[in-house]
Amino acid sequence: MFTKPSCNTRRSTPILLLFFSTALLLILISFYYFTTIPSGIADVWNEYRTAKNFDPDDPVNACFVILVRNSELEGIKSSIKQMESTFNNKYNYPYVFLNDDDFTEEFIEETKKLGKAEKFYGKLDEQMWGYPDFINQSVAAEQRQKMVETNVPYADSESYRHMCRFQSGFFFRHPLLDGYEYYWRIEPEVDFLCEIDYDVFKFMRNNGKKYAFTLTFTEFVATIPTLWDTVKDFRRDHPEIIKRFPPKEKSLWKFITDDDGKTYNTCHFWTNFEIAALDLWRSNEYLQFFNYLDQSGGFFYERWGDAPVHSIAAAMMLRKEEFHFFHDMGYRHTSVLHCPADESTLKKCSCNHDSFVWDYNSKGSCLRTFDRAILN
Ligand SMILES: Nc1nc2c(ncn2[C@@H]2O[C@H](COP(=O)(O)OP(=O)(O)OP(=O)(O)O)[C@@H](O)[C@H]2O)c(=O)[nH]1
Ligand SMILES: [Mg+2]
Repeated sequence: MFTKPSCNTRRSTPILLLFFSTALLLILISFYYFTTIPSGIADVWNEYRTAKNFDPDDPVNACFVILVRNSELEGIKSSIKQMESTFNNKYNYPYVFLNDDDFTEEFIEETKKLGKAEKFYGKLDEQMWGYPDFINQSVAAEQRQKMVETNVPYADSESYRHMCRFQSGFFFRHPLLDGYEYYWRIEPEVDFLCEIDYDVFKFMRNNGKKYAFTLTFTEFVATIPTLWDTVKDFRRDHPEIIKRFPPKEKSLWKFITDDDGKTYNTCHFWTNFEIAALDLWRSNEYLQFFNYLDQSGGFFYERWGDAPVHSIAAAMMLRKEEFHFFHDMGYRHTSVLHCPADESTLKKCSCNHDSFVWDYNSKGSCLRTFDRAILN
């Protein structure tokens, strides 16, 4: 009997060919991807995610942290109203208010009215806001008077020094912050100028980011004459800690020094706006670093700011990929402004490019230093 040749076989040959060539192509692409993608963002994120075992949609334990005086009630109301209308009315992250004094009933009542988010109020103890035993207060007073001649802001202020020491070494240890993983620091009388339509804390967590900023600056040298020498001493005296930091080329080392550590270039992130992971500061490494700086007395005998202290520590301790510049967040503190450069982002902002310095980052050189440090 005549058997009809299987037309299926003939038709399936090109299909099979197509199938095998597509499979081969996919294998080649995966091989290329996994062998050539730089270890970095992907690895860090995967390691982080596996270690933390979270789903990208899981809620984040995060809060706003506000150190503030009762007398700054109007200023902080203004900042919070803007934070609510541009971001937090969609997410309701709680606010933690801290003060070296008791908050007044008026302060609590007035701030509680702002938005639906929960509010918590705490007082600092003497360990967090006071002179440690090892500080000679007469020497500190003399040093403050000497600094007045240099004309730097807050040269003779005692409370400013307590504030900088608190922000450097203690805020993250306040019991009201226990249980939070991320924070966003805000201050009175600042402006949040752009609509933020994504969850900033999920962005941080899901992308393995640990430290984020909007503005960079150089520091008044007169406030930190011996800071860098103290950092160098710490590095010399604690090789066992330095060993646990990423290698210099994977860290942001070049953001803080232009000559491989001989000097500090004074670049820092402006910490009045700061979004970061609390475990960075709670780590043993940071606590030992902070204690070492603290023991040297520079917070009181000089006027070390929390901005250079945080920035130097983060630049040494974190990998480049763990930093983030929130270029899309319009922000003003005093006369210093960051307004997004990108035209489509700018549509969601109430700032513009008309003013003389619409982005202070373009005036100061530290954002360029940041970019260079990230790339090299
Ligand atoms: N409770 C309390 N808060 C303070 C004190 N000094 C400063 N702060 C807060 O600490 C933060 C930083 O203080 P600022 O005086 O704004 O310091 P700064 O941002 O370096 O300086 P400015 O350019 O004047 O804003 C703000 O949120 C202040 O409200 C203080 O003595 N007590
Ligand atoms: Mg301020």
